[in-house]
Amino acid sequence: DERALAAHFTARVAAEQRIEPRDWMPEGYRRTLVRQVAQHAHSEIIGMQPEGDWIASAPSLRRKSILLAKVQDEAGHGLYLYAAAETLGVDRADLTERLIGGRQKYSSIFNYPATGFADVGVIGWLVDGAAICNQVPLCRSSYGPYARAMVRICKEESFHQRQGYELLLRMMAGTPEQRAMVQDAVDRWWWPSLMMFGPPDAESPNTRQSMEWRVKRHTNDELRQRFVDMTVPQAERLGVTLPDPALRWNEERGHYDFGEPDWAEFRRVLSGDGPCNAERIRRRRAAHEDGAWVREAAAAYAAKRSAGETR
Ligand code: FAQ
Repeated sequence: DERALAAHFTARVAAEQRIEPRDWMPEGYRRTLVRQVAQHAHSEIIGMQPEGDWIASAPSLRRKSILLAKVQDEAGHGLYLYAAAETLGVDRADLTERLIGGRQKYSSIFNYPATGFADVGVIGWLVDGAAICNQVPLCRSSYGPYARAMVRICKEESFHQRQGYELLLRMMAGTPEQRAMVQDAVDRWWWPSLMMFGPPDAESPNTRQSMEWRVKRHTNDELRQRFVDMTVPQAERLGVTLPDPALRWNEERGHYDFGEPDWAEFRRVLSGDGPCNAERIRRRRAAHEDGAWVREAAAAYAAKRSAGETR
C-alpha cells in the first residue's frame, strides 16, 4: 500500500540509494524535480543568448571558435536536462510552451545584457563558476537521471569556467582600456551572480523539503558562501576589485564576510521585469516558431519510416 511504498522510498533516500524513473515516488518529489530540472534546462537554453550575441563579433577566429563551442555545449546541456525531465513523465514540447508562455522560470542571471566582449570572459568565470559550485553537489542528487546528467555538465562547465578566466587573464595583461573593460564587466555581473544561488535560506520555500529528499544537498546560503570563498582569491590573482565594500576575510568564521545582494532587484527580475526578460523570451519564441517546419519534417519522416517498418 501507499504507506509501505512511502516508507520504502524514505529509507532508500536515507541510505543514499538513487531513485530511478520506474520507482514509486511521492507526487511532491516528482513535482519539485520537474520544477527544478525544467528550470535548469530552460536556463541552459536561454543562457545561450547573452554570449551568443558575441559569436559574430568575437575579436579573432580563435575566440570565435571557442565561443561557438561553448554555446553549443549549453544547447547540449539543455537537451540532457529535458531528457532527464521527460523520465518524470512530462513532455519537452510542453515544457517549452510553458517557458515561452512565461509559466516556468529560468535563471535570473540570463536577464542581464552582455554589453562588451569582456562580458564573455566574466560570464565564463563568474556565471559558470557559480553554476559549478551549485551543480557539483547535484551530482549526488537522489534522482538518478538528474544526478547522472550533472556529471557531464559539470565537466564541461569547469572547462567553460577556465576558458573565461583565461580570456580575462589575457585582457588584464593588455591595454588600460582592456583592463577597464574587465573591471566594468565584473562590476555589473558580481551581484547578479550571487543571486543565482536563490533567495536567502530564511526566504526559500523549497529548500527544507528538497534537502530532506536529497534533491538539493546544500542550502542556498551555504553555496553562496562557498562561491564567495572560492572567487575572492581568483579576483586577487586577476587584479580586479569585487564591487562589495563589506567583503573581508573573517578569521573567526574561516570565511569571507560579504554584503547583501539587492533582493528587491532579484524579485523584480523573477517577476519578469529585468533588463532583458522580454527580449530573451521573444527570441526564444521566434526560434521555436522558425523551427516548426523542422519538427514537422522530422515527425513526417519518422511516421513514414515506422509505416515502412510495419508493412
Ligand atoms: N533565478 O525555494 P527556492 C546555467 C526561484 S546555471 C530564477 O530557493 P529552489 C549554466 C525558485 O525556482 C543556472 N528563479 O527554490 C550556464 C523558486 O520558484 P518556484 C541554472 C530562481 O529550487 C552558465 C523560488 O525562486 N542552474 O544555466 C532563482 O529550492 C553560463 C524560490 O526559491 C540551475 O537551475 C534564480 N536565481 O532553489 C549556462 C541549478 N533562485 O519554482 C549558460 C539547479 C530561486 O517555486 C552560460 N537549481 N528561484 O516558482 C537549483 O539548484 C535550485 O533550483 C535553485 C533554487 C538553487 C536555483
